[in-house]
Amino acid sequence: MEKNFKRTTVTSALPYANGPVHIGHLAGVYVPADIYVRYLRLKGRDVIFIGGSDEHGVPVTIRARKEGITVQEVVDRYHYLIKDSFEKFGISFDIYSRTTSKTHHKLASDFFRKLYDEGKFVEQVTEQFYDEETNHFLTDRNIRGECPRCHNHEAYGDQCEKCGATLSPEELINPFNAETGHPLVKRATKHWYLPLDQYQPWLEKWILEEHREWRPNVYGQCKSWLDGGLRPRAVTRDLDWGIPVPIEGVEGKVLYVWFDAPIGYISNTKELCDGNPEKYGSWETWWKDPETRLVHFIGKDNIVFHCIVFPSMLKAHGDYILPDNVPSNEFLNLEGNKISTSKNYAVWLNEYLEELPNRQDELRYVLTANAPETKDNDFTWADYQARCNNELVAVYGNFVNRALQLTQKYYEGVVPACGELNDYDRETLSEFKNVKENLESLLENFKFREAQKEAMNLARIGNKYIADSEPWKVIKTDPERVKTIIYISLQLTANLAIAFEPFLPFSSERLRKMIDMESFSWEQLGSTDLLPAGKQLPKPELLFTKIEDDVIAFQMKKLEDTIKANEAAEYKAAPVKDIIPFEDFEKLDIRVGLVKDCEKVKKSKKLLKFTLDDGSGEDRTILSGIAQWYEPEQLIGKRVLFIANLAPRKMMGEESCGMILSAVNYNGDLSVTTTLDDVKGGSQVG
Ligand code: B3M
Ligand code: ZN
Repeated sequence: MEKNFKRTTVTSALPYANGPVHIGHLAGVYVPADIYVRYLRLKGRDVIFIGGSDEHGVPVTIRARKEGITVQEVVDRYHYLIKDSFEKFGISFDIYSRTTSKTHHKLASDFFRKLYDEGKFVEQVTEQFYDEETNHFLTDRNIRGECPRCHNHEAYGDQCEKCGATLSPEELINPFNAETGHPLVKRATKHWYLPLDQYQPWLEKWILEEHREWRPNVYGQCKSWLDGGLRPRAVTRDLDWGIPVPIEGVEGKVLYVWFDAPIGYISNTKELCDGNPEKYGSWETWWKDPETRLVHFIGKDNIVFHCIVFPSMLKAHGDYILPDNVPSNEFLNLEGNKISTSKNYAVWLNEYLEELPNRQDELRYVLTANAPETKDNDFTWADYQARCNNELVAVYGNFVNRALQLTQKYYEGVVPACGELNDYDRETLSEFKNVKENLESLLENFKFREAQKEAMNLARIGNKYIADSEPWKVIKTDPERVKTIIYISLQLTANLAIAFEPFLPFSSERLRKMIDMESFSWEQLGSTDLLPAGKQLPKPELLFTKIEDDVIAFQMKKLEDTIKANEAAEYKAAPVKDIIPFEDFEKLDIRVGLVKDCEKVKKSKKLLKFTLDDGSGEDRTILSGIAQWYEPEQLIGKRVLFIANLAPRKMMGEESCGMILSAVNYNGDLSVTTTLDDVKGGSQVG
């Protein structure tokens, strides 16, 4: 159902303040939301963009205990770090606040209390795991124990990471406190539940019938939740960090983080409007007027909370509007692996900003070009480099640079007057006039990836136009004609500054400075008189510069090092083999051999052929399956350990007399065991 809305409230998921933000956050939520909001603002629409940190929940408390600092210190540290990263990437929030704010505590508390007073919750007493040593109830993730299926002793209360089984804490054998190792007992505790089952019929109609236009991934996930049947969900927790449950006599309980966090969107709107009522008006207009359109930008793991739980809360409350759309992205992987905060496997925004200064638009561009809109996608540094160099530099930057440099060269930076148009000029102009309409329809439908392609297409049109028109040749034969070519190229340049503004705000601003374009609006897109003849343009600079190979190599090495460090941390030595008597050991004759020669064995990928000085005066040949890990030259001159009395074996037509000792690394690599330099070939080891 198409409705005419007067204004738009745009929210973006509130990231947990338990770590910095990474490219997955940016690609999944904040860049698309920012593109959308910038576009609406350029169109002159009424819009607010709400963000903030999610500072409650269990993860921040775990982090605090691990680091031996207070929870407040944890959330302070990450809130400001996250806020700063977003600002530096041009994510243009009207407000970025936090769920520990006073405004939020009061609003969330009042929200709960209204539902409680109106009997919208169901009270229920259940048995939960309790640690008598620390006097705490434990959340699923904080409970560990033996997996009932694979008997891994360190399975979590919600999942066994060894065999992948989904578990509930009740299923664990001998559950214990994950942090302290203390055994747990069961204890009764009372909680309040939102009876989602009662909202099921309404949700089915509202989503499945009235919001068929939602993205297929979002609609599909909602449908499968609804098909599975909704159950009541607890909205309180036994925890001491969060918003206290506002019921007399209740202590040591807080609102569940997923109950208070989405209310944070409302609280942050209130804080924004109360702080600047002249600009923003009343906060209630943004949340209660049916002519306001509410849009939530989120990642796919948040769909159920934004499409089912929060709308049911809003419906139960009764005063608020419901989301009109919930554009959710899928996940972004990194070099083929899952991004992971706990494994430190990510491109962190704060580190990117330091290592690749002033390259925010480059990352925004690549993340949108490769956005996980309909399926999980992969970020690779090779793709990043290719897109920056082949698209931003070679197409967009190159075109703009040619147009501006030629204006300097031929006209001392003054926009020339347009002469008569020929057919090719007209064709080019009509091609680029369609761009506005295409862009609008794509942006309105949250197709940011396609939309950015369309903007880039405008640059391609310009590049082709200037290459085909060859002003540098024509200047010698028909200087009047060149004025028209440059005039049209400059108008295209000005159009690019507008078209790219929502996507690449930093370079758009730089470009606008280069063409001295102060005010501009979306409606001007497609105009052919943005830069009037006679206008003096300042000296241009390069809009984009190449990403060199060493930059990419550095980033790749960083990721590889992280993978190696994780593998090393996870490595467990193999169990020791059965005990043997000393006499058995004595049977082995281990010696030192000096590698006189080493070469690849023909037709074998695995084998290296060693010629050893074993002290006997005659050369000894040993074949060893380590070709994958060594270049033969690396080993010549080295001293290695070998077993001298192993029965000879024939391999690939060669006789091997003994075995070179090597050690298996944690990731399966083999390293030859070498010895001190001052040992003679043939020396016995033992
Ligand atoms: N903090 C979960 C997340 O960062 C959660 C989002 C809250 S949005 C109201 O994925
Ligand atoms: Zn298991």
